[in-house]
Amino acid sequence: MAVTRWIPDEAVKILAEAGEVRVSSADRPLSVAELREFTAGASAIVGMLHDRIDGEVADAAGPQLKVVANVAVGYDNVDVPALAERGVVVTNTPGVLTEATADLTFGLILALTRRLGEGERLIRAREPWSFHLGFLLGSGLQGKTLGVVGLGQIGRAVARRALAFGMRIVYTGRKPAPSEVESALAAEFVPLPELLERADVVSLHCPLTAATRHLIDADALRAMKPGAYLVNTTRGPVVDEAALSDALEAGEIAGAALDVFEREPSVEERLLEREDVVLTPHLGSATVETRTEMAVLAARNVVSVLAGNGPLTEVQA
Ligand code: 8YV
Repeated sequence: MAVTRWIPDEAVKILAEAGEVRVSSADRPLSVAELREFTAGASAIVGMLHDRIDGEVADAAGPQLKVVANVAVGYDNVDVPALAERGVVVTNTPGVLTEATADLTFGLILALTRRLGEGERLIRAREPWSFHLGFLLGSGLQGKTLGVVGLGQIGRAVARRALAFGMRIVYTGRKPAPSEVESALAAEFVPLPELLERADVVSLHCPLTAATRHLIDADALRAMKPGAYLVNTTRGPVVDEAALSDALEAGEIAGAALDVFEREPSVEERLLEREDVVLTPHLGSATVETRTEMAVLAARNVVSVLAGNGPLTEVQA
């Protein structure tokens, strides 16, 4: 079993009960060549978002490879059809990171609309400041509209938080959510153009696919209200970062918060300069509890597949 980067001990112990485990000691993503070399001969690969796991990696690993367990709910880094062709099962970690990711999303919404990053930077820069009634005014959430793009588990968890903050929910996706979900959230299904026109905060929770790459492009940004905010905690390439910088420069939207980036870990230079942008380094699921649960679920998937009992949370090709 080959684990491409550090995972919590709890998960290593589970894997070790099923056989020999090697964990990459490099404190960085493995290069394509290193990944192939490191996984050669493995029956299972435990990988994560920076590992591009495709048919060639599987071929280099060899015919004994049975399972690729991605420690993430997103699996755009894995070529699932190519692995299915080779009889390799792919698993992800849905469910266990829903609340942590929704918490981070709401933290970003608050940081953005209440200008917390700007305030923090100002104090740390030892700038003189004093309270006055017009100082660093943000935008309230009460009575505003949250537009959720992708009302899956994470989108729903964000919508629940938004309801508690007195927001209205509109959402879009490939199809409407079940009616009980809609009514619990008082959520209205609308096409994307209408969501962009109506939402005060647009929050992205769709997976990255060919259909969602650059879903938020120059036209989409132009369709948003000038006072609206964009939040991305899914995958960077869902947003065209250059178009986002242009839109912010042109005053087409009020601000953006990004936890994920188009060319991670690089960030569009112009965004780094802006006060109306909040940036965090892919922290959606970054709590001790959640990362442990994710790794443990990945390990359990591996053990279950290798024991012939099938995967627990399989990704369908
Ligand atoms: C992971 C994520 O931490 O689950 C996902 O899809 O983006 C994060 O929760 C990250 O992908 C590391 O593998």
